Amino acid sequence: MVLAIAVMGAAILGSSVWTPGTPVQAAGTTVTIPGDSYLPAALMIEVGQTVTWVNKDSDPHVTASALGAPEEFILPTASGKSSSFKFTKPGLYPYYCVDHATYNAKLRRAVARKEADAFPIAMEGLVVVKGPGFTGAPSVTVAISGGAYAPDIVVVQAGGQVTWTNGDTDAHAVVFNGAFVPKVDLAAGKSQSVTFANRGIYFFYDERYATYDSKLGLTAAKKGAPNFPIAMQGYVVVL
Ligand SMILES: [Cu+2]
Repeated sequence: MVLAIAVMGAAILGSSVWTPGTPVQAAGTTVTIPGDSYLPAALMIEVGQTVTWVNKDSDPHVTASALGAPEEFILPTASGKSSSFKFTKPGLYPYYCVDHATYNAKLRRAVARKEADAFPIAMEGLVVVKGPGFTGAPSVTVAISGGAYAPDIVVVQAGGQVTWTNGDTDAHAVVFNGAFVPKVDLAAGKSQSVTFANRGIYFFYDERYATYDSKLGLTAAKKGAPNFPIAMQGYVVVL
């Protein structure tokens, strides 16, 4: 009922603020590798903590930090073994498996290799390391252009606002998973804002161009999507 009223209010007013509920990341510092994927896909830890990747797959995997991470790591992990990394600098650490994904430096995204189990879903994850000096902005804009989000990971403070601006000539629909928030439907040239009251990691994607995989917590790009196999997805991190 509250949702229905909020959506109706938005439609009438033409601009609105919505507040999502529970964030999506799991607690703990362990990431399981059950196949060509990471579970959970997103973690939030404190600076100084160590994350352990446990390879329960029959194949080896090589987990590497993506471009621009505050610290670099590359962790070859044989089948049945574990690898660990201690995070000593706060910030955002997107990562991927170099055996099962490549990296597109222009879009700053992992790209699934065709032979990967979960193709077109990339073997990728995110560690958010909280600590001194790493703070969220009061408001951030995500530009949608060429079927991509720029940036695709944004950091706001609790109570902060994220605005999606559609600079494409076709419509986009931003939806959230694991969090109670209405869909952000964006015609070409339109903007929409969402206020995030609660701390945590929120996963979003474009349901017009990607399909959510609830087991992996990531999306698969639809055939014909711009930038396929890179899916239109991102994270809002609320500190
Ligand atoms: Cu791998």
